[in-house]
Amino acid sequence: MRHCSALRSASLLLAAACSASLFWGQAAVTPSTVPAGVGPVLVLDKVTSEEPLPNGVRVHFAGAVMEVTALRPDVVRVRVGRDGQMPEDASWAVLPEARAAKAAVTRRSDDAAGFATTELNVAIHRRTGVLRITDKEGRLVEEDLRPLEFHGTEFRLTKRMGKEEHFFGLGDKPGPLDRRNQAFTLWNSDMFGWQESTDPIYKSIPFFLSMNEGRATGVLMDNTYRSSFDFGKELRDAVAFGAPDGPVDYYVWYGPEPKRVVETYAWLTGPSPLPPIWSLGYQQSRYSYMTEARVKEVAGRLRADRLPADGIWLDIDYQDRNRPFTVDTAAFPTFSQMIADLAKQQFHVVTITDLHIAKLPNQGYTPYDSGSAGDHFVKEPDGSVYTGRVWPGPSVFPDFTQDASRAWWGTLYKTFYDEGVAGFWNDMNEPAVFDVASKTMPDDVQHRIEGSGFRTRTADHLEMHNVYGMQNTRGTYEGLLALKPNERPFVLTRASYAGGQRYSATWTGDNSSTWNHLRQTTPQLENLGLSGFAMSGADVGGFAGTPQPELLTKWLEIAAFQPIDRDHTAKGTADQEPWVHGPEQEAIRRRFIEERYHLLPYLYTVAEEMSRTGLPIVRPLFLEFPHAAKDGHPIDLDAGSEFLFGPDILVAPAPYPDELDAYRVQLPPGAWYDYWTGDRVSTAAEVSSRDAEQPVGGDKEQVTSVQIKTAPTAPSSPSPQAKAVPASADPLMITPTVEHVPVYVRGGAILPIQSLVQSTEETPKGPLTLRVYVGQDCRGSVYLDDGTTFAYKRGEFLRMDSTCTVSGGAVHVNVGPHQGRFRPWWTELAVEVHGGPAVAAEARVDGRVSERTSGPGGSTVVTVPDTGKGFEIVLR
Ligand code: NBV
Repeated sequence: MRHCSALRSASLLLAAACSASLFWGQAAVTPSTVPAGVGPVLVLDKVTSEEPLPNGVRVHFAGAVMEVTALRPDVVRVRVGRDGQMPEDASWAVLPEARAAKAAVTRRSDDAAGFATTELNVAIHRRTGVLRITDKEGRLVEEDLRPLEFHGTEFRLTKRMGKEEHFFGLGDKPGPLDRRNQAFTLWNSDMFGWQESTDPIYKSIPFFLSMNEGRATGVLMDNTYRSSFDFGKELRDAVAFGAPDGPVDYYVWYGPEPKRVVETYAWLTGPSPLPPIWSLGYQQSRYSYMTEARVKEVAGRLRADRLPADGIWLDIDYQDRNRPFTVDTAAFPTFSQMIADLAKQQFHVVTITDLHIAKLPNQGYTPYDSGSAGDHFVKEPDGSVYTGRVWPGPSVFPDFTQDASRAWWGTLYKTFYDEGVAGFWNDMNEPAVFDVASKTMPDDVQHRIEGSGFRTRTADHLEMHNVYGMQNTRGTYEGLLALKPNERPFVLTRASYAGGQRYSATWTGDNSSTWNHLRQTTPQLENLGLSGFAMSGADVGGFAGTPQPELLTKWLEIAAFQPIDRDHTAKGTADQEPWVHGPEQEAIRRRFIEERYHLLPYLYTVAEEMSRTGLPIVRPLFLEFPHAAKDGHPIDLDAGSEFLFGPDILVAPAPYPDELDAYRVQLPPGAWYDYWTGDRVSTAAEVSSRDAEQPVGGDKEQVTSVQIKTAPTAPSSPSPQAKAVPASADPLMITPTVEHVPVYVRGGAILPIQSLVQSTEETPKGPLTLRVYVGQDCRGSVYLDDGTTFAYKRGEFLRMDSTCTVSGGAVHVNVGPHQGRFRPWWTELAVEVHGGPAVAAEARVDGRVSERTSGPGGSTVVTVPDTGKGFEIVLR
C-alpha cells in the first residue's frame, strides 16, 4: 500500500490510484491501466466518530460505517456499510438466533474505540482503523495487518499471520490438511477428475480455523460471492480474504481449544442433524446399475457373500432419458416392487434426483409443467426462462432462493418417497451446465430472493451461485420433512455453502482410482468435518478409473472408519463391488466392513454427539490433543495420514498407502491400546523401561496386565485381524501389508461394540460389549434410539454413561443408569476390561463376587444383566 498512502488521508479515492493486483498496492498504476470492475478506492484507515451499541460499537469512517458487536463473550461480528447504509442483516449460513444474540460489553478507556467482553478485548485504532482482538491474557486473537480496503465493490481484509500459525477448514478443498502457504477461490465448480491441486471444486465454505501456538480461532466470512482466501501465499505474514462484491460481514471467535471453535461454528451455522442409522452402514453404488435385474443381483450377492450392507444407490440411468423424477420402465419395469423387495432384504435405496428439469413443454412431464405453471425457474435478464444443456438435454433450473419454489421442489419427491425410496442424492448442483467454458449458468441469470429473512429482491447469479446447491438441498430436506414429518430425511449433496450441513451429507465428488486419491481422503474429510460437514465420504475405490485390487482393498479398509462408506464408480469402469478380484481380497474387505458393523453402537453415539455439538466424526488429532506437540503446533503435521474416528479411535494408515516402506505411528501422549488385539501398546522407550520392571507407563495410573485363570471364552473378541508386523523392536514401526491397518484406542476409552449383523435393521444377538481401556479420563457413552424417526426428541432414546477409575490396586467400572425411555435390544452387558492391575483376579458387581472370564488382549470380561439401574464392577 506504499504507493497509495499519500492519497489515503482523504480515504475516499476515485479509481485512479491503486493497482488491482491480488493484494492491491504492489505497484501504482495509471488510470488507463485500472482493470474493469475496479471502482473507487476506499480505505478505512481513520475513525471519524464512534457511538456505543448495546453489545458493541459503531465506528464511522469517511464513506463507511463499521459495526463491531459481541454475540457472545467469545464471538465477535464485524459488518461494514457504505454510504451510511449497513448491509442487509440476513444470511443463508448463520442462524437468526445466533445473529440476534448479544453479550454484555464494557467500554474501553484508552485511545482506541472498542469494548471488552468477559473473554475478549476489541480495539479499533482511531488513527489507523486497525481492528485488534486479544484475549484476557493479552494474547493476540486476530489483528488487521492493513485497514479494510475497498476497490469499488471489491473488498479485502488483511490479517496478521502468526509465525507458527496453521489453518484448517474451507470445506472440501484438496491438498494437505494445513492450508498455510496456499490460496483458494470459493466458486462451486463441477470438477470431474479433480486432482490434488485443483481449486475450486464443488463447495464454498468460507470458514477457517487457525491454530496459533496451541490456541484456536475461528473466522467465517459470510459472503456468497466468488471470494478468495490466502494464507501466507502472496504475503508471507498475512492471511487475506475478500470478495468482489457483497457485504463485509464476518465473525471472529476464540477457542482457545479447537473443539470449542468447531462447536461455536455449529452454534453459528447449525450442526448436522442426526442421520438415519442405515446411512452409517455400508453403501453400494455405481454410475449406473443399468437395470432392475442388475440391482437385484448386486443386492443378492451382498447378502449371499455375507457382506454387511444397508444402501443401494441408483444413478441417473434408472431415469427415462435422464429426466429427473421419472423411471425408465423398460430397464426398471417394476420399480416400486423392486424397492419393496429390497426393503425386505433390509436394503435402503437412494436415488439421484438432479435439479435440472428437462425442458419439455406440453409433453406431460410434470416437473416441467408444474414448475412453469408456478413460475419456479430462474430467468434471463430479459425475463425469459434461462435454458442450459445438461443430462436430459435443454433444461431449466429451479429458483431455490424463493421459499415457494423450494416448497414446490419438495413436492416432486412424493411418489418416490411414498414408494419407499429412503434417501436422495442431489448431484450437479453447482449448478453444472454443459457446453460452456464457465461450466455453469451465466453471471447475469436472475434469481428472485423471497423469504429466508431477506428483503424480497432479485439477485444475479454471481451472488447466488455459491448458495444454489445448498438451497437445492434445503428444498429437498424440507420437502421430505413435509412429506413424512416423523422420518429423518437423508440427502447427499455435491455442492453447498456454509451451513449446508443442516440439510445434507456430502461427498468429495469425482475423485480418481489412484493411491494418491485414497491418501487425499483423510485431509479432505478432516477439513470437511471441521467445516461443519461431519457427515461426509469419498467415493470408495475412486470414481474415475478402475482401481487395482490392493487399492480397492485398502480403500475399503480405511473407509470403514469414515462417516459415509459408499463404494461408487464412473460409467465405463470395471465392476467395483467388494467381491471383484477374488475371494482373498473379498475376505479382507469383508472383515473391515464387518468391523464397521461391530462398531455401530460407537459410531451412532459419535453421530449423536455430532448432531448436538457439531463435533465431527473424522477428526484431526489436534482436535482432541491440541497440546500434544511440545511446541504447540498440531501433531497431525507430523503424522498426516492418521485420523481419529470419533474421540477415541485412532486410525494410522501408511502416509503413502502405495509405498512398502515401514513407517512409525505417532501416538499422542497417554496410554494407547491396539484395537485389533486389545493389547496395551508400548513404545520402544516403554519396552526398555518395562525390562527394568517398571509399570507400563506414559500414564499416571499404574497400569499392567490382569492375570486371570478362568476359561478362555470371551463373549466378544476383536475380529481376527492380522497383527501389525513390527519392523523392529519398536512396536510402532509398521511394515505396511495389504490386509492390515493399524488402529488404536485411547487409554481411558469405553467403546460400545455389538455382535455382527448384516444390516443396521438386523437385531444384534447377545450382550452389548463395553470395552473398557483403562487409562486417564476414563469414560464412555452409548446412545441408541429407533434409528429413523424423531421420537428421540420426545424422550424415546437411551443414553448410558460409564466411567472407570483405578484406585487401591483395583479397577472400578461404573456403568450409569439408563437415561431416556428407549428400550435397548440387549439384556446383558459384557464389560471387557483391558489394562487392569496385576493383582489377584476377583470381580465384584455391586459388592458381590461375580463370574469373570478372560478375554482378548489379557482382558477380563464380566457379564451383567442390564436392569437399567447401573452398577459398579470392581476388579482386583
Ligand atoms: O450422475 C452421474 C455422475 C455421478 O455418478 C457422480 O457421482 C457425480 O459426481 N455425475 C457426477 C455426473 C457426471 C459424471 C461424469
